[in-house]
Amino acid sequence: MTVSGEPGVPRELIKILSKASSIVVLTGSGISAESGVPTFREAQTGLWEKYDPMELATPQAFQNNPKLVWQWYSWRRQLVSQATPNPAHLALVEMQSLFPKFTLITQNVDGLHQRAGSDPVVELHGNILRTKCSIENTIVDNWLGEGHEPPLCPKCGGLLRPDVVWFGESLPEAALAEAIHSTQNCDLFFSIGTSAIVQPAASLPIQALKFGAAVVEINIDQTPLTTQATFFIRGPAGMVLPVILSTASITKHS
Ligand code: BV8
Repeated sequence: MTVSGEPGVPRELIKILSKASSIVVLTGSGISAESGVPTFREAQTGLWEKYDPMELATPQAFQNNPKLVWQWYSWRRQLVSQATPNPAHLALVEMQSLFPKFTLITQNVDGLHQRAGSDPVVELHGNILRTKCSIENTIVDNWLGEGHEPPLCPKCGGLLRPDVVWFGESLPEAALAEAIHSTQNCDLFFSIGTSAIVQPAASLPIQALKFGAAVVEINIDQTPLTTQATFFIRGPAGMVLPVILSTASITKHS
């Protein structure tokens, strides 16, 4: 593992970038931190401080107290709608144009990659800006009242809920299949701003290594992935990615 302290690009990585044709990027909530969206684990502030996100983001929590869970997501939707994509999100949009094959996989539910211009985005854990019927599992765009309780499905009367994957729920099949396929067929895999704990997303970089790719981890802290990563670049994604991008575009066009 090559560790670089400042957000410089290790020489070895520049060589791989110049030859790479298929890139996969996996992002976590750290990439949205510089947009002012608190990371998943630090998301709890103010009146939400006393709640553990791991407890709230579960079907049991919604079953036991739908009102509380609905209010938590309304608060997070508010936070997200006030945020704007940061240089890290924008660098990934640029990077997509530099490589023949580029897959962006995110664990985030904030939709900031799409707002930055990334398309397509593989959303492993859904999207907080989409709402679905908890009975029919169908997306619902409008409903009566957006108060402090989960609204009712206009079709079946069931409770509406955020279209996200809660702990204990399976990931969307197509998204997971696409993530696994691209991971097993890439030259270079970036793990950016994720604590590399939540499964099955956390196993993707390990899969990438198994299938012969080099893995670059970008994080302000070490994670359980760090010792296995080919490269660990310590620094905020909003600083490191533009540096990598400028290096990549130079090597691609030289
Ligand atoms: C499932 C949506 C089948 C909701 C989320 C083994 C295999 C499969 C499952 C499991 C398994 N072991 C355990 C499980 C169960 C569970 C799990 O993984 N538990 C963990 C705690 C061990 N997994 C599941 O339940 C998954 N379902 O596999 O179904 C199944 C079912 C039951 C039992 C077995 C199998 C579903 C997981 C999805 C949960 N939903 N989100 C919502 O958001 O409300 S996960 C949620 O937490 C986020 O989406 C995100 O994915 C995760 C938090 O992770 P991060 O994004 O990494 O954020 P975090 O705050 O942790 O870290 C931020 C990082 O950024 C830090 O490292 C920090 O240093 C860094 N950072 C900060 N600032 C910056 C930065 N880096 C760079 N620049 C910066 N500026």
